[in-house]
Amino acid sequence: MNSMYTRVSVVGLGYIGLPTAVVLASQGVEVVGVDVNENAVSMINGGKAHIVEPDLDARVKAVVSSGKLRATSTPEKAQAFILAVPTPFKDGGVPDLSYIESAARSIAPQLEKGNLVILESTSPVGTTEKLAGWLSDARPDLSFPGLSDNIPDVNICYCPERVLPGYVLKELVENDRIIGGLTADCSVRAGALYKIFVKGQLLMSDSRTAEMAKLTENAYRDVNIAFANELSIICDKIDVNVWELIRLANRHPRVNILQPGPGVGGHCIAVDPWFIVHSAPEEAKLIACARAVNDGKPAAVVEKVKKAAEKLKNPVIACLGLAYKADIDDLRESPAVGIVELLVKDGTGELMVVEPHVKDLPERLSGLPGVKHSGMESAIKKADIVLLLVDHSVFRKIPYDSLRDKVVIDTRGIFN
Ligand code: SAJ
Repeated sequence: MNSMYTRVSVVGLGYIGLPTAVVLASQGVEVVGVDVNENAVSMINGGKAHIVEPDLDARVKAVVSSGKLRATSTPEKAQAFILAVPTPFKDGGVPDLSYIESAARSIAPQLEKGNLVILESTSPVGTTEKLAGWLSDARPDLSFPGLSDNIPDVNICYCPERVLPGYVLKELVENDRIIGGLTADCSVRAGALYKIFVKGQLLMSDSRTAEMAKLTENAYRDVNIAFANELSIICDKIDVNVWELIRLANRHPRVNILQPGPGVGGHCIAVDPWFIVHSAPEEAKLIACARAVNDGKPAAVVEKVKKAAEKLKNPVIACLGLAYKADIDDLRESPAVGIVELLVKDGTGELMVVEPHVKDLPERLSGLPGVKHSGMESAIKKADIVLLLVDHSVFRKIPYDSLRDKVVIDTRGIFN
């Protein structure tokens, strides 16, 4: 390794922080991972990942055994600090920056002249400037970019992650990266750090543009999924097969419509557009509308199931899939879970829920009456209605014959 960074601290060892710590450590950097979750810290030090992501477990084991990655709940000195903590939103769509602020305050006592602090958490525009303010508050003995005329003692940069769950370790290395320094010098120093493990291009910008770029990427996807979801609702009304429609329209050389689904899940696309809406509520009309369309899709699916169920006596409904998207075990913010919950509340038949990627039903569903975690074949066999909620590969292999006498409600278009 030939870099100015030989010791880096990653603060927040979640879906982004832990894989980032692992890829840095794999390149020979000494990485100190910091997390407030003691259970995560002890699992990582035992050579195990506390989250599920392909290959992550084996990679954590390798870098912990080689001594390059160590986790702790108390920040230590390092040449660079990467903050990768959550930024949820509070009621009313207000972004909650308290995790960033407390991460900043926790590393402040360890900062030394020449250090670099990078924020990776998805953040509303202006957060990196606030971060400089919090650090400066805690360390009046050091100078920070934008806050004094001195050459900064500590450089600060915003570098959003853009990796796709399921492909995190690959995309962390291969994707291009936006580097948004508070000054041009901050960007150069952060670029030198990412160069250690990123094979994609490093795109130099400023912090506000980089913050907005992250939000824009996810809002762009949300708006495009909303277009597909709205089309699916229109097509149901006018009796057109939306899947065939999209297939055909996409043969136009400049049309590329995404796929409708049961709604938008996960912890990014359904959240990040609100940060834009919150910062410009009057102006962000299309972005807010897309959120409403996507958030309304689960209720539209429930209505469709209820209509089908009304025609049957005590129907058995096989609900296929709970994850927020295909071939993962992540149920967070999953529209499928919400749909099953709504069906239970409405007393719409007996529900046999199939989710081969998890051992148990989530707490939200496990205690509810009339819901059973079931095997795929027995659920399909017993079902009057088959409700496909996730396009897992195993569901794609369901023989058409086994569905012949059922009402099929396919929210992902895999049987079309
Ligand atoms: N979905 C559809 N139709 C589609 C595509 C997706 O209904 O055609 C649904 C999925 O089923 C899922 C949701 O949208 O419920 C989101 O899935 P996703 O695969 O689009 O994205 P995420 O949330 O897993 O990851 C996104 C990615 N952002 C973009 O593609 C712009 C990823 O690159 C980001 O790093 C990640 O958000 C993040 O952390 O922000």
